[in-house]
Amino acid sequence: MTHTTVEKTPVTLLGLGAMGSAMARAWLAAGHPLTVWNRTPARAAALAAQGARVADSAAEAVAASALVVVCLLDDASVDEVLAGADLAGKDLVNLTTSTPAEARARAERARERGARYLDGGIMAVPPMIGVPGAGGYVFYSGSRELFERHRDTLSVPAGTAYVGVDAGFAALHDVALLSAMYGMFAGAAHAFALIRKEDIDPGSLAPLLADWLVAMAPAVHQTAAQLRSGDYTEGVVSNLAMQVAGTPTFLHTAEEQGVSPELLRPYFDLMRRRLAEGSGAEDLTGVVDLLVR
Ligand code: FVH
Repeated sequence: MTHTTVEKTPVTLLGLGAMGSAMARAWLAAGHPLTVWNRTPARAAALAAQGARVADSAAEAVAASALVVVCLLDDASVDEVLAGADLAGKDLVNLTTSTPAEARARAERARERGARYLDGGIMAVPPMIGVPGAGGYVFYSGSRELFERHRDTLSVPAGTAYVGVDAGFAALHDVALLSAMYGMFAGAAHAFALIRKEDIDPGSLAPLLADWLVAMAPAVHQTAAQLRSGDYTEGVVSNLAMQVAGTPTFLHTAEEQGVSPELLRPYFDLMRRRLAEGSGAEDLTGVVDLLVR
């Protein structure tokens, strides 16, 4: 019987905040040689005890591995940290949240400095990192070849989803999903505000709310189909005219309950504008076109 040892790809990780530290622990647990650097060195101590090599500078950390992963606060901090590093020949993977334009500019600057580049948008919170089945994943975009080369290593902290060669697409998918999430949180905040002064336990509303949001979520597939076909009346169940007719009830209920309509009203205003364009038989999909400038 023969035994073969598969060498794990060495990783350099810049940034040991909540997310960076979780990723570092996952790579160490999976047996990857890991070099870390953080602006505040104390945050590296626990990882050093678990086997990470701690570099004295970002430049030293970058020099240690061909694969360099960056997970810092924002785009400006990435600029600062990479300023003094030699990126020539490196495979740079930036998981810092950024805008699509920032990601594209970062890819271009990496190319100018001789590095290959992959951008990432993390769809997970730190407790989901390194936990198979937790549902966390990372959008990647940029060099497909680079993604394929490091797919196994990048799959250690969380799942992976490659969304295109345009370096800005990971950030765009990330921000699109998170924007929808904030819309959902806004709706939930309004719902809780409505019952706030009543003898209703928020804990009894929560499961009803969660189940209702889950039941309504598949509506996005119909929205996508209508955007594709251009026919916003396709498969309509509750048309815009009917829904706009119902909006005063929501606004009056908010008033009766002493709740500001400031989260709800902007969406209702868009629905009314679309109705005024003669789109009463449509779904809510026309709102998308009103938003695009
Ligand atoms: N944590 C989360 O729930 C979300 C989940 C989705 C993805 N985000 C993004 O991940 C990036 C890192 O987030 P994080 O949770 O690790 O953030 P912090 O715990 O606040 O750590 C920030 C790290 O960045 C370092 N840092 C900040 N500014 C600078 C700078 N000017 N120069 C060098 N390093 C800097 C900071 O260092 P220190 O404060 O420990 O010295 C931390 O290492 C982020 O893009 C999220 O949007 C997380």
